[in-house]
Amino acid sequence: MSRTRIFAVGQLGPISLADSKEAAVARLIALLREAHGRGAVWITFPELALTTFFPRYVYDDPADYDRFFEEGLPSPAMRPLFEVARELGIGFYLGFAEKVVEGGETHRYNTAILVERDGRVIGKYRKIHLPGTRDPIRKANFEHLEKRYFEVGDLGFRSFGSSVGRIGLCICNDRRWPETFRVMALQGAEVFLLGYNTPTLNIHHPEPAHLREFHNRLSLESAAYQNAAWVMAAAKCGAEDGFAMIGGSAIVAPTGETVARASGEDDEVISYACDLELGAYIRRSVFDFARHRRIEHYGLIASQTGIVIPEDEPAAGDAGETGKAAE
Ligand code: CDV
Repeated sequence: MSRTRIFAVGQLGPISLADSKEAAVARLIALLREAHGRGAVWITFPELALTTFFPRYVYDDPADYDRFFEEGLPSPAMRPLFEVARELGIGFYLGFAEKVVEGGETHRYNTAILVERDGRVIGKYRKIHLPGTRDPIRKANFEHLEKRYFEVGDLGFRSFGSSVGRIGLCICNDRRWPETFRVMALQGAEVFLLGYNTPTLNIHHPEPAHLREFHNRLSLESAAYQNAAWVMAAAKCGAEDGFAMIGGSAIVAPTGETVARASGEDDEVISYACDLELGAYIRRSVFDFARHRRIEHYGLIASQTGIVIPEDEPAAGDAGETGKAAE
């Protein structure tokens, strides 16, 4: 028996530094209305969807960058989006910069929320894999300073029950780390939602632009396939004040196939009628975790971050010295 519902992804074109949050929210509402017109029950918006991708810029004083952050849920800027979504009965994922005072201390996170079709916030995630640096590296004419502006998220990778299925959420760079999705899948996530801002240029070393697109797609498709889940991925893309970011917003089926893909680098809705039973079937067969996973052999994944060569093995190069290749 199928469990089909229409999911949408709302890709955003560039948001300039000079654009207001009100203008960004008006664009999100237009995307949401279009998704609703297509019969969608949920829409995924990008990471940091209310402002330009400000971590490319260097600011020292919180007074200069606090304007990018939201306080309260919904924050004043988000309120119109919440209202229209509730009126239309459509749920959404929204990425934004969060400022919160907890235990008398101010914290800032790169955050995403899940808002149920009746307007309740049913899930929150604070980005864990923060790419880039704390201090400028001045290798390019832009930076990637997420570690400067955000703390590592403290909420873990979670999946949340919703009226449309069990949803796991993460943000941008998290999609490159398979652990992200497995932890959510182990909590029953049937659909993964994520937003991203991916510069066309790799700040660390020159890389053909097509590889940026390829790695995005590879990450999304492998996450879907290896966890038998649907993936909704929303880009903020195009050139923001001259800084280009990839598009390629996509919906991927639990088979690993991309079934819908944005065609341009501007505001665009894609949607697909997703049968959640397809993933459930795969999780009862090929990827029945309970029957096939071998956790007694996975310990290193959760106990070690970097690479450590086991002491009982010859170091690389030893084989060469003896003239024998290690196989
Ligand atoms: N916003 C991001 O997390 N962007 C990273 C870039 C810097 C590689 C990404 O993984 O797409």
